[in-house]
Amino acid sequence: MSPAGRAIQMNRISRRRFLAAAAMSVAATRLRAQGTAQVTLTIPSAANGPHMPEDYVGLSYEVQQLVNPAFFSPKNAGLIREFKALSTHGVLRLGGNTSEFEWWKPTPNAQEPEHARTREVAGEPKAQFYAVTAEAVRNLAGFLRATGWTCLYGIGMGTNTSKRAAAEAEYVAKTLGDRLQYFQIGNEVDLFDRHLRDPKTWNAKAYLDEWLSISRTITKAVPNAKFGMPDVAANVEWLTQIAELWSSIHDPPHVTTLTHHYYFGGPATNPEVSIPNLLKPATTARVQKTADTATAAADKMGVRVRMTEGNTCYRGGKPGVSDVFAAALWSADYSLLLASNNYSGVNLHGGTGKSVANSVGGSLPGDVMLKDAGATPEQIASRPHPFYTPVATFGDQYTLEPVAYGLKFVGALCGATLVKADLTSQIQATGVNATAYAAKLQGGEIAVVILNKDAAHDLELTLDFGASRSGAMETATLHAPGLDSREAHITHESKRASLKHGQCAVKVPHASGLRVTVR
Ligand code: BDP
Repeated sequence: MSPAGRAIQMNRISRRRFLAAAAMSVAATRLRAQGTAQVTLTIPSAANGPHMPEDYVGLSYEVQQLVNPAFFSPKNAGLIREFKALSTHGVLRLGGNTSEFEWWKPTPNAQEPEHARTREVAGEPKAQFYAVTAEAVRNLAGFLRATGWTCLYGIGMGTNTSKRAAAEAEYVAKTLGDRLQYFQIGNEVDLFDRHLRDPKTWNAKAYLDEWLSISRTITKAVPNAKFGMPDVAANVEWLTQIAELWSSIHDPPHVTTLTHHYYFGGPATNPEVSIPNLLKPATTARVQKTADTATAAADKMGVRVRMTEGNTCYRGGKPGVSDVFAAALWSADYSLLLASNNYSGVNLHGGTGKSVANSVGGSLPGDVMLKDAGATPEQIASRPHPFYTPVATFGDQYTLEPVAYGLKFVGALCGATLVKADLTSQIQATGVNATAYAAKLQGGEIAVVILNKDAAHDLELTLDFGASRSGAMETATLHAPGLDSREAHITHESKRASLKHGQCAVKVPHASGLRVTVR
């Protein structure tokens, strides 16, 4: 049989198997759907947990996005509108793999420098160098002012020099002013051994030495410069090692934040990257483990942790997982879990298809996947590129994607102090895959967020705020027709109810979120 014929037969077999499996899972879903779990959650009124900063919500973009100075520009009204719709006090982080190939071009006539040589590795960005211009930085400043957002500005380390880094930092600090929170030098430095440094000698200590040399040069040019670091891809042990070495550094540059990235899994072709796996409790447990390590290091240094770049699926996301409603429930839950671990914020990665494709070697595995599955060019174009982007670009239009709705939904808690209570365990004792968080808002209201990630079971909850609370309550829901829908909605309940004896009964259908706010 020709390879093509074999492929067709294989397809038929797997299609038959797939249909049988689908029929079984529908039957199972119906059975399970009859189950509605009931539980009473006692919400403590004392807010003694971590403070969720006003600027908790963030996005992450490739530095290469700056190649088009009209993108982050005060004139880009469509993008400004979506940023503001997501958050009025967000944080834009610039970094990504492409940040290692930028060079600072202070004037239109500045000459491109000689670049350090790097190894070409499949899946890593090609050494395509590009300039970041003063015009792009000026426009970025205007964009930040127009949105009310601030910036974590990424400067390359992989192929940069201290001198150029300092010149760029000086211009950026002067131009962004109070819109600049801090600099980051280098992106995913724990992976530099793949293509940017000698694997035999590269480790956390070697990184720290190099980082100190660049950050000290920057601090000479910008005396009040602040930094986030080390921005590792996944190896949070580097945070532990840095925290241990920190006290031995004489007069270190001003680090305000320890940073790391997080992608649930990847790439798109990996069958483990699926909606059930993304939403299952074991995924949350893994996040908790990382958070324990990261926050212990940060406590030692007297700083906080920020997850500066992450999303559902690395190498540009997976169609059907990253760009559907499941991603909204994931981002909401992930963000609140980190907030309850005292993180100072999260930045979900995205941008334009081109910048992210360039960051991962030129193409998105999710596109190959769709093509192989027989998708038409129109069907492919109807998906956001990259697939995980929170703000998608379709022609000259920008839209908020489901993953952004999760962030927006929990962003209502920005500025709040979280209530320390393990509400999640109380719900999960019923067997339903849901999580819950409570917080005291700045105005004194108590907000409870329940995220029912279960594909089948509904939840009927009695929320008990204590007999002394009697205020009016408002609700908002995060919903879509299904976990795999290409949409997400946040609906605010217009009719206002009041608590009775400090209690209220609410329903959280499977695959939805509910936010209850009590005055
Ligand atoms: C991270 C990189 C970023 C990529 C992203 C991805 O920092 O540049 O776009 O992964 O793989 O490793 O999607």
